[in-house]
Amino acid sequence: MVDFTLTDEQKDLREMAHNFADKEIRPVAWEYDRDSTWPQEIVEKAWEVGLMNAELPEEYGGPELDMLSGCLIEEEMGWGCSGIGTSLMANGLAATPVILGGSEEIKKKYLGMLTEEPKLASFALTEPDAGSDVGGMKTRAVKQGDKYVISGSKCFITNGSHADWYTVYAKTDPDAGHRGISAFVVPKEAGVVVDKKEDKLGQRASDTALISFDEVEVPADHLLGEENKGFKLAMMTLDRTRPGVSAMAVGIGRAAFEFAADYSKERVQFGVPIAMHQAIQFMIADMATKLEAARLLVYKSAVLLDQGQRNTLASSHAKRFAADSAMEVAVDAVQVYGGYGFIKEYPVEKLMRDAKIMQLYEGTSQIQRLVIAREVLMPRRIEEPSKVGVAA
Ligand code: COS
Repeated sequence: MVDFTLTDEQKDLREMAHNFADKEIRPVAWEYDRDSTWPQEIVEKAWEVGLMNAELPEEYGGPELDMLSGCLIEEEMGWGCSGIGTSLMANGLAATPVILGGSEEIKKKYLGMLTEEPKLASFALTEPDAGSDVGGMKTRAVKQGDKYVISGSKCFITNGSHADWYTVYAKTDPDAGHRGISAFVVPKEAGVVVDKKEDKLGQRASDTALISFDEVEVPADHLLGEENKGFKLAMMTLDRTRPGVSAMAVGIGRAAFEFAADYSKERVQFGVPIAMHQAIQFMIADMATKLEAARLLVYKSAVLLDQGQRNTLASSHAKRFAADSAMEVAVDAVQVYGGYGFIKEYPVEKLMRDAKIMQLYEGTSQIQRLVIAREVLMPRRIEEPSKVGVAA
């Protein structure tokens, strides 16, 4: 049976998230974008009202929300400001490999840290010379007795300057390609250095940093899952987080769509509001259809996970389509505004800049197409979670 009805709890949660986005995020979003302001006080408020760490299990102090509920929150955060939203949601990306592969002690310590206080964690996979090609990473982790010694650098790390701990991927067998990567929890105080905060085109309120590790030591029990199975842990993580970022893309598109639809009813040309012109109506109609379709793909990719099913294909469909749609809708919103759309005094140019990153982070639109093509052309059996040393 296919049922598109949200539960009362999900509707309440969505309303709460929407009100938060409307009252706490929207009023400062354009100013924070302009100045690239880190939204510390919004992080604290969102943490306080329970909008962060949605996926963390109850036993470590989290709300353990289903994936669909998490996506409802992410869409509203994207609607409010996806830069601030990304800052609020990035803990999920760092925490997922810990949920999947951490020992009981590690989960208690590091997941507990996020639920006891408004602290942050970052996911550190990408490197200056290894973006889409994860297997090409150079960061090394060398086992020495009961510890690992990590050296290398990671770039484009969301919340990298503010995180208390990081999920770090490093080569434990440098000659084994993707089969030589392992994942670790690395606390900031172990010696993680923040080298640079990036100055970005969009999502300017989010922090994106270059970080490095110079012989940083972590105890051996900070390994997540089995040694040399980190690549799979990263892929399993992205399967679980892509529905959420896709929902954030829907939120950006929805914001752009609403601004454009409202403006088209006010702006008069040739004696009538431009919404009366078919040229504009067709753009508005296409924007609405793209958002509706993107949201359905997001929901499907989340619900499959909630049902305990593999969602690799569904989450790449959702990410590819929601990201590309957000970009197209935002570009069209600028078009509906005409010349005013290009002016910073009007709201939509920010959304166009913000939407661009959705086609780049958590796997570019091209990588999603690659995954989709592989899944539909040569479907393969993926190893059981227990075989990579992680929870199902
Ligand atoms: N879940 C579990 N295992 C998976 C998996 C998944 N979703 N996808 C792939 N695997 C496994 C494969 O089964 C394969 O296993 P074996 O080693 O047993 O053969 C292994 O992982 C390697 O898979 P594949 O051959 O597909 O690896 P590639 O090197 O070709 O890389 C892509 C695949 C490009 C899809 C991957 O590197 C990727 O997702 N890159 C983008 C990374 C990204 O999103 N970066 C953004 C940073 S996070 S903000």
